Amino acid sequence: MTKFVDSPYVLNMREVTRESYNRYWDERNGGNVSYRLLAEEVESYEDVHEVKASFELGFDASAIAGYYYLVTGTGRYFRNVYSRPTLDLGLVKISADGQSYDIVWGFEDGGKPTSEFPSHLMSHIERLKVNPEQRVVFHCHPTNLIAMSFTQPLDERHLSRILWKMQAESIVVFPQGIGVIPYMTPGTNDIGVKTSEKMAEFQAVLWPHHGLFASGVTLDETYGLVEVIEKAAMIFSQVGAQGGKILQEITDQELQEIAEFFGMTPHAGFLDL
Ligand code: 2HA
Ligand code: ZN
Repeated sequence: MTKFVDSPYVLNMREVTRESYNRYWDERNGGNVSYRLLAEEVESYEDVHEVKASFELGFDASAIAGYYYLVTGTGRYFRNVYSRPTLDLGLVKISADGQSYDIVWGFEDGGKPTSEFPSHLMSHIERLKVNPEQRVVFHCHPTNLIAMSFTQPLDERHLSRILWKMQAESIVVFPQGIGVIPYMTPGTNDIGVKTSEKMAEFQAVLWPHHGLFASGVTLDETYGLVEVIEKAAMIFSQVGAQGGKILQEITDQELQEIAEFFGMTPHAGFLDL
């Protein structure tokens, strides 16, 4: 039997946190990831069967009772996850009553899940209602997107339209657009509730002046969503740097045609047709 640290799931987490760090999206302890694993994926490993610590959640997670999440640790640095996965990552199992969780692997120096664990789990619960395959929540601090939260109205339609119009790819990757919550204190249950409410409608939610919460079925897909959103925001920044004057654009009609061609339905009311 093999050790969980050698599993493909841990390798995926090591790679994606390193990648995101290298993009400057996770300075210091910025950013966190949670990745749902199925019991049959986890339980064949020899070193995941003992409860090392248990903690109260402080909210009701009975919708995901018994589920496993591989998660980054609170206060831990993405820069370090690659080289010390058994310290900076942990595998937790939500209790049968959904009120607490057990750490069954990792966090070997006494760590705990990310401070944003409430937002992660509440988002998982909401996205699972939309898509039973939902597995990943990824939070990071993408530079150009955060900058837009200072210069642009915090309006979902407005921001989604800018991001869609910066590159032909955007509307195919996030046809529902991007959700936005008001500025709120990170780490709280309150920001978790607001974020998860948006997750019912959007796969990605902007935290103004802070970062992005993205969700998806696989780590690749979820990280790819962050990449595409931030690439659009980066082009928007560059357009500004080149003087900001738009001489020609992707029209709403053209956006609709791209979406149709790829079988996507844009968020109702976000295009002027
Ligand atoms: O984990 O990014 O939002 C540190 C953060 C908090
Ligand atoms: Zn953050």
